[in-house]
Parts: sequence; structure tokens; C-alpha cells
Amino acid sequence: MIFANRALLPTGWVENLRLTLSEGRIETIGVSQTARDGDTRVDVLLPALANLHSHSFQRAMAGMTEYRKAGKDSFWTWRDLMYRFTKELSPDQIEAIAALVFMEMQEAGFASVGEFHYVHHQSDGTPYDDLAELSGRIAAAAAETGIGLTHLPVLYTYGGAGQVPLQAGQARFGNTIDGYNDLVDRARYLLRSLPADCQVGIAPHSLRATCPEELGAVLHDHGNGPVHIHIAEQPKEVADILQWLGARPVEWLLKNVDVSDQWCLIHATHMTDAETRDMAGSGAVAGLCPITEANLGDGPFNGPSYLAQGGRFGIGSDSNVLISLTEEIRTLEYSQRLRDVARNVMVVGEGSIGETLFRGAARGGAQALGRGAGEIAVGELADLMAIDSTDIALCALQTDQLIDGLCFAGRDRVVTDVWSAGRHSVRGGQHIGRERIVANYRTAMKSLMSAL
Ligand code: NGQ
Ligand code: ZN
Repeated sequence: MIFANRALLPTGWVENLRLTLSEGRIETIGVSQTARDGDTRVDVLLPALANLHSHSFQRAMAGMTEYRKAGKDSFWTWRDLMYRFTKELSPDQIEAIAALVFMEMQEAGFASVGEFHYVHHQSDGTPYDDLAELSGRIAAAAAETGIGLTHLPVLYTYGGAGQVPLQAGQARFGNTIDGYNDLVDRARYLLRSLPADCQVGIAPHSLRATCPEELGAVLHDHGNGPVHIHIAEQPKEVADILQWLGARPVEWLLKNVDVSDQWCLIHATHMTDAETRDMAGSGAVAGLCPITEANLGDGPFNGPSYLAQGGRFGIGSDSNVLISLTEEIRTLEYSQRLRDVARNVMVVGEGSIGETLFRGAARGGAQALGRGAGEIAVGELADLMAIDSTDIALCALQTDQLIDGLCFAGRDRVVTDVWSAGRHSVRGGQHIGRERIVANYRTAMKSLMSAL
């Protein structure tokens, strides 16, 4: 049972809240209660966020790509470096890195993760004896950390728009449609050993890495559950798709595919006003990855117009160059302020930016991961976080300013506790498995660095 001094419910703030949990879900909520012996006591209880987009292995190359070489560095030169790094990763290393980054996510206030998983095979492209070996490693990392996993095996068939063959650096990613179906089935089987809130969705990597017929085939076979796709991150990607398919990526997808509220469109960065309106109307979630989109020089999201039309959104950490819930949210708002030369952009009408973004990302992220969470309400999964309002960043604030303080003045250290479907993995600001997870990571990095 959890007792909180204050908590943010869908209807607003309450005091002295007592929650009971059952089978990972919130069973009862009482306000104006007194704590009882044995309750886990926290200060301020909030819904935890879903981290809707991660490539966990990229965490281990953070800081290795920030050096300018002659000529113009771009997303595409970053990608070449990333591919070279990817070539060397062993299954043990992939598991150790995933466990580390999942732990960091939980310590930052994320209860769940959408792992967009496309490194499937050995370095030369030969499948492992178990086709889903590396999905199994991701599942093992989720089991070790207790994070709520939505595993998204990726279909990555082509090296570029127009069915260009895979490049050498992409050998670990590719599958035929039959191979992909087997992989998804096998991943589903492997995830049966995880708690019931963990699940498998699908992820055609991007329009450029698939083709209309094959996209249609995998949607037909697995259309029931989360569907994630990278959509319009870079201008070159938009131009390539326009030339190949005769429409911009978001435009093409919305016209040719039944995009529903099971969909999550990652990096819907480059959209016209019409695309923005139509995407908002589709019920799909915009998967925004503010730190990565800044790091890779993608560009700012069309935020005000999307919000004004009721568009749903969530937050992901994508390249995992930095794991920080608070910094993701403020980077999103700051990208809008810098572009518009304005303040307090991401709200419709009047209101708190922090609350708009935090609540919106909690609901949208849970939707994208198929989690039935995102609010503190009876029947929802107990994806919860607690923060310490006595922290110097928050101690002077009124209750209704706390989320703004968290998002704009706070650091992740204010997070004291995190539950993923009731699994209480972060306590006193630290993950309960931290020591072992960090030791495994250091060992993995030593072996990786000697191979690079
Ligand atoms: C990814 N990253 O899937 O990791 C991609 C690069 C690709 C981003 N789009 C790989 N940020 O596009 O093929
Ligand atoms: Zn991505």
C-alpha cells in the first residue's frame, strides 16, 4: 500500500492519499486518509511516464559522436558511426547495456519502455540459432530491472527509399517477411516469461526501410497491438519518399494505411499544416524524442498547431545519449520557444506548461505502449513515481506549481520511487539492482572497447 502526502489525480491535486494495489493495478484510492503501519510512504505521487521510443544499445556510444570532422556533420554521418559501433556488439553486451539504460530510465521516472529493436542477427547477417536471441536479451534486461517492456521487433528490409538493397552496415537488421513473422512469434513466446503487462508490438522501421506491399502484409498479420514507425525525421527522408511514392511520408501513411490509436509515429518532425491536422485527427501518438532530435539536428516539432487540434503525444529517449525525464520535457518546450521567439508555447489557451506536457506525455506514452496507464485511477496499471518536494528545486513552490518546477527547474534526482505495474524498483532514489547492473555494464564495456 502506498501513502502520499500529495498526489496528482485526473481531477487535480489531493492530499493524504492512500492507494491499494492488486496484481499490478490500482485497486482503491482514498483521499484524506491516515497512513497505516506497513504503508510505503512518499511525498508527492504522480503517474510515471512511458518512455515510448528507445534503441537501448545506442546508450553505450553516448559521447562518441560529438567530434566535428572536416565537412558537414549530419544525421547521416552520425548514422554511419552508429552502424560501425553496432557491428561489434555481442549478445551479452546488448543485454548488459539494455539493463543499464532501463535502470537509468526507471531512476528518472519512466515506468515502461518501448524498445524499438532492430539488431537481430550476427555481424555478417547470419541469424542466431535462436532467431530471436537478441529479443530474448532485451526481455532478460526487462526482467532484471522490472521495467514494463513493450518490445517492438523491427522490420528493416531496405537500405533506402525505393527498395534499395541493405548496405553492409545494415546486415544485422534485415529479414524477409516470413523471417520477420517467425521472429515476432518467437519474441511473443519469449516474453511469456515476463509479467503480464509486458507485450510485443510491431515496428516497420520507416517507409524508406520497407515498401507498401510488405508494410501491408505485416499490418495484416499483426495489426492488433502497438504499431510504431519512424516517419519524417530528416528533410532528405521527406524528399526521398516524395520522389518515390509521390507524397510526403506522413501524408502517404495517412492516405494509404488505416492509422488508428494503436499507432505511434516517431519523429513526426517535418509536417505541413495539413499533415499536422490529419495526424492529430487520426488518434495516433506523436512519438517525440526531444533530446535526440536536438542532438541529431532533426528540427523542431510543429507543436502549437498539433496541440490545438487535439493531437496526442508522448516522450521517448531514442538514441539514449542522455536519460532524463525532466530534460526531455523542457527540451521539447524550449525547442518551440527558440523557434517562435516566444514563451510558454505548448499549451492551448492558458495554463501550466509543465502540467500540459507531463500529463499529456503520461497519457499518450501509455497509449503508444498499449499499457492502460498514464493516470492515477482505479483499474489502471500502477505505473507510478514519487518526487521529493523538499528538494531545493521545489521547496518554495505551491502545489499547483510543482510540475512546472519538476519540468523546468528540477533534475531527475527529485525522483524517489518508481513502480512499474506495481513492481517497486526504485526506492530512495536508487534502483534496487543498481550495483549488479552497473558492474555488468562496466564488464561489458571493457570487452566492447577492446574489440572496437
Ligand atoms: C535508428 N535513428 O533506427 O536508430 C535510427 C537510425 C536508420 C534515428 N532515426 C537508423 N534517430 O535510420 O536507419
Ligand atoms: Zn529511433
